[in-house]
Amino acid sequence: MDTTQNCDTDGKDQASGSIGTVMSGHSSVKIRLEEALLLASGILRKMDAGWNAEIERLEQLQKRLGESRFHLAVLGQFKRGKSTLLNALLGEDVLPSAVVPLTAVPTLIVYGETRRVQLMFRDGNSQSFCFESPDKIRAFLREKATEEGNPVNRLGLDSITIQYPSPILSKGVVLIDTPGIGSTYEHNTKTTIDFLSRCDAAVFLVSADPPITQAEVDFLKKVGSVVPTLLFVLNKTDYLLPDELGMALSFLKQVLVKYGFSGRERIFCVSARSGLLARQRDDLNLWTESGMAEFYDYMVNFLASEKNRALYRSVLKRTENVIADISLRLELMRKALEMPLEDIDKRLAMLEVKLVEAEQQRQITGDLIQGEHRRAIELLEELVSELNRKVVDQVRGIVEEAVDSAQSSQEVERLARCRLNESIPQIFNDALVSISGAIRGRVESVLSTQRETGMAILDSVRRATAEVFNISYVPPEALEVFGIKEEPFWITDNARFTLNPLPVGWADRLLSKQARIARVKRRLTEEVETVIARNVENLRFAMLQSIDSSFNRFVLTFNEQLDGTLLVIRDAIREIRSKKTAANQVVKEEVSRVDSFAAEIRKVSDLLERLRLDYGG
Ligand SMILES: Nc1nc2c(ncn2[C@@H]2O[C@H](COP(=O)(O)OP(=O)(O)O)[C@@H](O)[C@H]2O)c(=O)[nH]1
Ligand SMILES: [Mg+2]
Repeated sequence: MDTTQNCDTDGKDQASGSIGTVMSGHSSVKIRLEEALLLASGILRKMDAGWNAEIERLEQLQKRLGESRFHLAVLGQFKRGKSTLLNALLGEDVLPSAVVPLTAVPTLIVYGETRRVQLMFRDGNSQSFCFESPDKIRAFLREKATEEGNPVNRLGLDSITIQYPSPILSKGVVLIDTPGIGSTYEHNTKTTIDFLSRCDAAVFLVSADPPITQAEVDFLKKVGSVVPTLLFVLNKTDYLLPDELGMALSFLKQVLVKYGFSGRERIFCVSARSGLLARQRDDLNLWTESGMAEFYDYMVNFLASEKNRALYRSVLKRTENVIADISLRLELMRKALEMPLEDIDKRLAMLEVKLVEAEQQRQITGDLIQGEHRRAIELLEELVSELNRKVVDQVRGIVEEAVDSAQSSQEVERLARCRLNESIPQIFNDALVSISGAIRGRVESVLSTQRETGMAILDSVRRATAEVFNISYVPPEALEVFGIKEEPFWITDNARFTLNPLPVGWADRLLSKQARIARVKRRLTEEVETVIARNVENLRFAMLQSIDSSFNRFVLTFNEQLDGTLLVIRDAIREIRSKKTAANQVVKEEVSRVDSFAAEIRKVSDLLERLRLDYGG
């Protein structure tokens, strides 16, 4: 609870708890889903303790909905540039770049119209303060949240929340500065790891000065399995010459592979400091050059927006599944309540055989899918290396042509750049269409087959239950096949393909015409190959992510659906057995109780049905 309101402005009362969540067009879907979930868990709570598992499933979904903001944590050792990176994302110098470590508590930065800092204490109290400018926030944080101002956390802080009116936050992104790794207290590492499991993505920040340390590697090993998306940022690239950057990158990749990462992790090279400067000066070129533009776009325009759309759809579908399971269980109970005990036992034994069979089939299907997943990645690697060869040949041809048709080295350069700038986006667009087409074809055909198998397994369980207990058969919800995305986020941005015009060096002027042309040709070829390599890697990475997510999500939804159904059937069985041993009168009461619950649950189904119609499934 807020105990104090301190404003350094004019003492105007600031409405508390006004953390602005920016509502998107999907917000009403979210609210209606929330209502349906609350209604359903309310009904189950009125039943009895036997429904805890279902209540928990509904609560999980509620929690997922509540988390529709995108939590991005920044991790890294002291001095790697975490605060500077966050400031660059925010566009202003908000967080202190401390001379001494910041107090080891997480700092959350969320959207708010006013600049406000809320200190949360371990005893549950909190204090909030409003500020006029980033400078004042910085000074305040220095005072409250550094080892200098708050040694060994004497103030007993638990976390800090900063509200800030920054565009990146208004898109629903929550930025989190975490206690540095290898910081003074061992328990901080654990706190950070627990915290990370609730984040959508984490950025692991390293720099080349010094190279990644043992403490960071140890931390990484723990983090890798906890966060859904782990990205790497190599900061302070402004210190490095191009070949030093290459070396730093390959060293980092080696370390990653050595410690069990796939080597497919995305690594962004940035200069956070130049990025911050660019934002302060509104310098778009510097922003792009600093590498921050690419990083920002990837985080905000791709990961975060993709997340909400997918989230609502998946929560709706999963809620429908839970409700269908609950209805099945109620119907099963209703039927069995009227059967003699011996009869029930005989039927239960028959059903159990089916359930065990379904488990075995699940195992076989899982193995098959894993194999197909691997083969889809192999196909991608083949296509990508073929593409690389083809594009390199194509652009070499363009440079040759310019050399043949131009008179002077300047003209070669001008002509070649002009043609390259025209043709590279086209080449990559075509490549994307053809590669994503091939991959989509493969993944979707494999998953469609697996969907048939998966549906057959789910169906066999439901059918057996319906037959054995003579209840109505409800076919399972269709398993979703998550397709390969058509358009990786970067492809429409032509700026990324553009080659910068180079000034003619003094050295060039002293050379013979032929030597000058040869030199221009060499330089162009090198430059263009870097551009190609970057785009090929972008394409490859986007496709890989898409393949991984299609397979993983398929397996996840299948398992969830089967587990849910198996769980309700087994729970129903247990409950029926115990109820049947009770007296006849109790059975009668039980029948009418079950009937009334079933009627209430049908109302939730109707709500969801309407929601699905409005939302377009
Ligand atoms: N040259 C250079 N220095 C940087 C960059 N990013 C951060 N720094 C400097 O590195 C030091 C530590 O940065 P800070 O953001 O406080 O690191 P943190 O401890 O990880 O939060 C500061 O002096 C920053 O100015 C960068 O991209 N390039
Ligand atoms: Mg810092």
